[in-house]
Amino acid sequence: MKIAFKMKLKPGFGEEYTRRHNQIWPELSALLKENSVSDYSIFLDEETDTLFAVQQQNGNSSQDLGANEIVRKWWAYMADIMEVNADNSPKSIPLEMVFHLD
Ligand code: RM4
Repeated sequence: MKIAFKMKLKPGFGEEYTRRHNQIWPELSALLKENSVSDYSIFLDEETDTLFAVQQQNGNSSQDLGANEIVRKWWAYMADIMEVNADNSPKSIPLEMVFHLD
């Protein structure tokens, strides 16, 4: 199932966010795929520093995987440039699909 959610970047960190994701940890990529997360893209609206994530998932979204140590380490790594919760998970707001064309 395709889902989307938004997250918030701290102002001015677009390049750094991209740099870190271009070097995403192989073990994180593997974990996402093992949990049926695929076709996963994140877009940045530089005007509002809003990150829009879209992904295929089958039960668990990428944001439901906080029980995994690798995800917790990644969230802690990213926490300095994102708006996060007390546990370092990114503040994520689900978005409603209002149109889809196969
Ligand atoms: C994002 C955020 C998400 C993670 C992706 C890979 O910045 O941390 O939770 O799934 O990176």
